[in-house]
Amino acid sequence: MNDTAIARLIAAEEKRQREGLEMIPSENHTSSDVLKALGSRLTDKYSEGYPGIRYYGGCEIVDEVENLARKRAQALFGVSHANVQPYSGSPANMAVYFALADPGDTVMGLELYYGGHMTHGLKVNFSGKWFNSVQYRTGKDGYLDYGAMAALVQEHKPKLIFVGATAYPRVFDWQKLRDIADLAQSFLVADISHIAGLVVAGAHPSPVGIADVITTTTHKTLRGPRGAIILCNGLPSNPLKRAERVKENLPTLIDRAIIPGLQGGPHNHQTAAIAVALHEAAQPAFKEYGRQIVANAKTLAAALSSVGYELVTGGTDNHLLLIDLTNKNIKGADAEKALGMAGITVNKNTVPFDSRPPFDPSGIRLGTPALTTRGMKETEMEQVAQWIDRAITAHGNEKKLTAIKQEVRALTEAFPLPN
Ligand code: DSN
Repeated sequence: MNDTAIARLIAAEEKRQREGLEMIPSENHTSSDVLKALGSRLTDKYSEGYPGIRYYGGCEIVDEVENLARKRAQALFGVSHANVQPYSGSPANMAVYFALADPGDTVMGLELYYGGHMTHGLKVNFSGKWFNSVQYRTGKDGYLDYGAMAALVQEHKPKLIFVGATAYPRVFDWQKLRDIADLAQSFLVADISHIAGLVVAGAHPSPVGIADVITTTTHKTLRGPRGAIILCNGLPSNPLKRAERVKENLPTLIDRAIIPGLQGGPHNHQTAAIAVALHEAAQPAFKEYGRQIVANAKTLAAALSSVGYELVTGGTDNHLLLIDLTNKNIKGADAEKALGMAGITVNKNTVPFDSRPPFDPSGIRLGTPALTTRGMKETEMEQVAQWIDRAITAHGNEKKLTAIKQEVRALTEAFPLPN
């Protein structure tokens, strides 16, 4: 690369990832095939529209790329329609609002500070500003409070309900959520960004056939490039025609929401990389990968609980742990910093009913997808739990944290990044 400044930064980031433990649960390490697709000439091509109906010439090949990505998404998740063009998760969710609701309509989602996402109705987000957003929460025990949700739905009759999370360690009961949505004939939207890889692997129940629309980013447990897909069932899409807002028209409504509703040209290099990731996720080995992510998270949860860490809900069913550090007398931000100095990357996070403010919360959130990609298993998770405990106990002591970082680095040499 001629740009030595950027080349140096790319190499430095690769070294940071290689020599450390990436434990932010929304991150992962992609394969070299995904990286090759991302770095291809496909990035040069404009192709507003959909395969066969583009506003530009020269789209024959990118049409094949997009069709392949769509087919692979449909087959992997078992749906009749996939839109693979969303630039990322937030635009995908924005498209769903655009397709299913009008500004001012009532919508519902899990409050960010209780594990939800900004686009699920946070007041300062478009979803909370342009819509009448009603937010549900978890109960004191950290579990979704399905009874409270049902009462809110009956009271507010939302047009759509987003279900999904960024910091929720338990499974979603999709059928129960469907029944709740049906109380007000609301559209049920499952945002499975965090758990898509687990769903594909059979390590988390699937919302397919239950939720009306499913959105997911492609770069978390699904282990693809940054990007997103929207999945649904219905009549074949006709993006050239307006469609009434009924369930059989979901494919057309979603496609028209992406373009002309929200986006311009799709990122064809990203679409190709998504196709590669979907192919990888369809291999038998991916089922074992999903199972191991959960097994690793459970091992980590048990090991940390045994030395006094308070896990929200008391444990995990999926890829992540949410830890309330109040009893350890350390703020989330300080724990994040100490762990970072020890070569373990996590993020500070609110916990349900946090007594501290969202920008300086009581907890940390950590997960196992990236470590599992590197081949780590239960034995390594026991070791990682010990390092986490030592680093949090040693916070502020640079010498001790540097010593842990050296141990971490030694372990990582046996677990290379994927190639
Ligand atoms: N940034 C994502 C996460 O960390 O969960 C959500 O958008």
